[in-house]
Amino acid sequence: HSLLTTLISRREQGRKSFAVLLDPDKVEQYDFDQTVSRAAQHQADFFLVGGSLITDYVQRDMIATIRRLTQIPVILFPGNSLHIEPSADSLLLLSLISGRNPELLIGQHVIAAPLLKRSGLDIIPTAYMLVDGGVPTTVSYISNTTPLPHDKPGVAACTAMAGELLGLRLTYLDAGSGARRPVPPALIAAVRAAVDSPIVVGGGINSGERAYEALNAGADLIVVGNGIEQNPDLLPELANVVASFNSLSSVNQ
Ligand code: 1GP
Repeated sequence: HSLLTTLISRREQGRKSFAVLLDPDKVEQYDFDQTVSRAAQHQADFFLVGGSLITDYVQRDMIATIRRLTQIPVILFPGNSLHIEPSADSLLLLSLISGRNPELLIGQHVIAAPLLKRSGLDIIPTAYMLVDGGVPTTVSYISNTTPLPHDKPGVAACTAMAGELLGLRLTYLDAGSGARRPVPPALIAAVRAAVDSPIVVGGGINSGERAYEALNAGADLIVVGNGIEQNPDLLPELANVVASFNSLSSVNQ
């Protein structure tokens, strides 16, 4: 099953999912094996592996460790065309449509295309939208783009619609890793009303309450990175929040 098929069928059933972001550049800073095992214990649906800056060749080893410890699918979340690792399952082919940097709209994709074609990876064309998270994030600096204003849901909705009309299959709203303020529920709801594709939301989701708000506003999949590194209790909280949505969905079937 491709990631997209899985997300679409879960969406049709009203089911929600959560993913744990494993940043290759921080792998030295926490107990990687333990984080992976705990994520599996709390039934994380996916691992996202990637980030804006990767300063060492660790992705392959990270994925090998994940494979040894769990069966959770691994999705690459690349910062640029250097970040392709064929041993993953899927790759989010991000077009940064909130920005006006041609390199991240199409340039890196041209460089990566022949490698991607040969990689055997399940590739998901993704409308990637950065939303102002109240603090300068690495991704806004590295991408050299202005994020979408957090209080302009109408602009976000039109951007997401354009992405879908261009053929992008997944919409990813990201306040940036370590955002002070996550993507606002009103903005998620406006995008939810504007597109049919599954919606991923990440950045600054560091509590069960924020997870609930994002999912309740229409996110299908939430992505959590920093919060899990900083607060070991967050994983069971996320699992509970997602399970509460999913038990409602099975009651309603
Ligand atoms: C992935 O940027 C997120 O989209 C992860 O952000 O590290 O703040 O959870 P956090």
